[in-house]
Amino acid sequence: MTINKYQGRTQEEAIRIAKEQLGENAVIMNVRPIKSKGLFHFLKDSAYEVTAAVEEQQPVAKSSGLAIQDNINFSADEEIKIPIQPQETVARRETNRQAEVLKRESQNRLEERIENIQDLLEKKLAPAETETAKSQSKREEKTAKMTKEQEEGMKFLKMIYGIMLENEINEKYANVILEDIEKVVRGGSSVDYILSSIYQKMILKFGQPRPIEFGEKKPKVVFFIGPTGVGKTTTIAKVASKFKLDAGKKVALLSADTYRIAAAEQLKTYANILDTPFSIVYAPEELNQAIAQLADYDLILVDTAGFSHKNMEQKDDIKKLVNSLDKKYEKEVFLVVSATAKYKDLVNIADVYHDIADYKLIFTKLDETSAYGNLLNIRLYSGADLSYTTNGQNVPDDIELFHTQKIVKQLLGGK
Ligand SMILES: Nc1nc2c(ncn2[C@@H]2O[C@H](COP(=O)(O)OP(=O)(O)OP(=O)(O)O)[C@@H](O)[C@H]2O)c(=O)[nH]1
Ligand SMILES: [Mg+2]
Repeated sequence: MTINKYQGRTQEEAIRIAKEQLGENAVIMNVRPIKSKGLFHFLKDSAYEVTAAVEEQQPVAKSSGLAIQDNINFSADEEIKIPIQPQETVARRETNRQAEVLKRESQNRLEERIENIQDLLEKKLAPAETETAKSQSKREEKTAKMTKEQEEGMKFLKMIYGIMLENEINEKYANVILEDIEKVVRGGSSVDYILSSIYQKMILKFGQPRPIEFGEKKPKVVFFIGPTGVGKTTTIAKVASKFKLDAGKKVALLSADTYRIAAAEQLKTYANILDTPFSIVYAPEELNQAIAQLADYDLILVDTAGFSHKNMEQKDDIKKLVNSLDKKYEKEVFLVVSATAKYKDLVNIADVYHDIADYKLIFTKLDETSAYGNLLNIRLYSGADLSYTTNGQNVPDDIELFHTQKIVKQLLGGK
């Protein structure tokens, strides 16, 4: 992994410079305003600093072909989880209570650490050589016995592992994240160093989120596909509003959802409120004609009927629709899934919808769960780029670009 800091007058400029230096795949770890010090601080140009990183080229796992190395294998309840037993003795209950207090204390400290992750990253960047040298010399000591630092590091790693599992990160992906970190621990690095290494690794695994992007050609046609009731239509209304009102784009809406009575009506209502053109596409053959009417629009959002991933007939209909778009139009497909869904179902959904098209992921209903593990699981399982998350029913406010740093902090036990 290469990690570095870059400065610019604006956030955008700092990110641009980082990407120039590290390439398009650079992932932004953190952005912070710089408070210039000294008498002539107002003469200084740079006002933002980004920490950016790239991972050595690794094939991203597509669907089932993920190679998992299980070189760390704690079990979830080791050290961290305290099983509740119905017939506890007083002494045992007391031990458990103490363990619970300890666990809470270390989690509180962890929350504090995560709050200050920027400082940890800074520290990690600055004395990088000394840490490595230190690790090296530690390893060279070759003492069979674990040092106190190593023991503490191991305990900390187990706690983080437990938190990751509590947040429903699948065990194999938790192992993927932690697989190299064990080396850091064995090298006797500090807990702060371990935490910032895990944080960095997770950010890199999530990758840079990719929103709707505009190319040379107009209009851009964006399909929203996904299971029933996940929030496709509501998300379209949010996206339409953001692009029309905030970005000043010319937006039009199409509904290809003719399965459910009133489904098209729902989108039409939003189109009326937003004052955007709206029409219904009853069959794939009508799609290009409908789009031809909207040739001078920037963005056409196409709503589709939600279907169960087990319903192959409906899947074929959507596939036909998505593939019927004339090649002269730029196309993007977003798979909308709920963050509350079960891992096993999401894995099947990721597979079935891959057969329709390559997609980017939108996770909805983040407000309805506190375990975000599936966001990482499905990102790693599908290899698809992340785009937006939604966190409520309010149109247009409850949507944002995938906020990687925030999600990673939560997955690691932050608030
Ligand atoms: N809590 C919460 N509810 C949401 C969110 N997004 C959508 N919803 C709600 O989920 C329900 C279904 O939303 P729709 O937009 O109709 O879902 P859909 O995917 O279009 O459904 P079908 O067209 O039937 O497949 C509605 O009650 C929405 O208000 C979200 O981020 N959080
Ligand atoms: Mg709908």
